[in-house]
Amino acid sequence: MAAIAQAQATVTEYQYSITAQYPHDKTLFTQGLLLHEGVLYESAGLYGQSKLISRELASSLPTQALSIPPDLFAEGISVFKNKLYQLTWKAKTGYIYDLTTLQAEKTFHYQGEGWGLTANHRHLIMSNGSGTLTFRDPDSFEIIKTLKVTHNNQPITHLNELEWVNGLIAANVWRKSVIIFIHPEQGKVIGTLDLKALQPWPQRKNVLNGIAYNPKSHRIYVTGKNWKTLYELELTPEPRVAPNNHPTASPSVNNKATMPN
Ligand SMILES: [Ca+2]
Repeated sequence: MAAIAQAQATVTEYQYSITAQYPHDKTLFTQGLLLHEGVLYESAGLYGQSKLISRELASSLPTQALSIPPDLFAEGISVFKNKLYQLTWKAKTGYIYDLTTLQAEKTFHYQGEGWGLTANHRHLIMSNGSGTLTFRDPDSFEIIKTLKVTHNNQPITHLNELEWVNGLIAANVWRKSVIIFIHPEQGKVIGTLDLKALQPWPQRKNVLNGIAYNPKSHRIYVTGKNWKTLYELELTPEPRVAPNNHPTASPSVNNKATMPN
């Protein structure tokens, strides 16, 4: 039992190898990144410069590019059931797009700020600059549950871009060069990935931000605001919820009953 307790308390420091490097448009102030069926989607922020683009990984030119109205600051993006959801920072309004054409089809609304967005098979998961994530109904965008994130039992804040990675929530933390991996039911940080060595410039604005994941290859894609490179990484060990760290013996069944909130 002591060994199990110790294992549960351990935060894994993932190691990485760079398996590929792709171009990244360094005019983009990256706020959201995802890979869906081989297409890279990126949401870039700043007032008057916000964009939503789609592109092939190997191309520096977008397949589709949408300029966001200048009074909006674009933030996190996610795909749920073949629709692309995009947050904005302070407008309390998000947009739902057709994945292929990037035509806006609907809006949705929320309280507070919009920062990062991702999704599991049931919910959209959103950050707002605090240390608490909200799980949202994809149809109504209502809050289904909240998840307070802790690192070694200490509260954490400024959770930014998000990605659902192999049953965990990977998160950028604003102005940090480390990606954290969060247990989606306990809220505990169970792993960290130190990417300081990738950061090309010391300037504060060029922060690491943007995580995408290919669930087939298990590769992770990372970049930063105004970076010129997008990195494909293979992590060791592979991030996952360890069996003795999972609240149920059969996580795929009746997961509603396991939610603490
Ligand atoms: Ca992401």
